[in-house]
Amino acid sequence: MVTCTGIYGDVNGDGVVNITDASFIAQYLEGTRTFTPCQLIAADVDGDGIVTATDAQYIANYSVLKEPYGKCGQSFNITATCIGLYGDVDENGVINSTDSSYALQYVLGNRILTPCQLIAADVDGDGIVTATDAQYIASYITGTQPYGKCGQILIVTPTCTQPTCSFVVL
Ligand SMILES: [Ca+2]
Ligand SMILES: [Ca+2]
Ligand SMILES: [Ca+2]
Repeated sequence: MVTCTGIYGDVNGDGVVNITDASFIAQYLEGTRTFTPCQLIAADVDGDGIVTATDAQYIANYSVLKEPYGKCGQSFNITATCIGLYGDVDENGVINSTDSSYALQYVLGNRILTPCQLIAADVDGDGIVTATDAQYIASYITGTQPYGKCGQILIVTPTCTQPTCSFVVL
């Protein structure tokens, strides 16, 4: 189980939502910074399940009290079975060729994945991990559709009602 507490928008966890947090998201999107699972939750202030430039814009809006700013400033306390990113199979915060390899190795019977890793690997959302998922992850790295749920925030809770956590841990 993973528990994340904090304030939406406070990506760096210093207790304040300000432009520094927006710059953290910009660095994340550039690929020069990785986020922990709890930082992913704090960063998705518009609540669409993915961290984008819109979230950074909302934080910038909030810091000067301009609408819209989504969930910025609200506190959260989330306990989940798994928190991560779809496509980040090795759970290091980055989606790269290692993740695609992990999925393929699993398909070939050469690697064991944890339940959370299996969920992260099932990026086409059909409930099983196949070579298609490995292909989707490889496509995401080059920005080529289709890549399914790659890059979306993964939250699985025992009593989950959000769309992002419909997957059942087997
Ligand atoms: Ca902050
Ligand atoms: Ca978002
Ligand atoms: Ca799949």
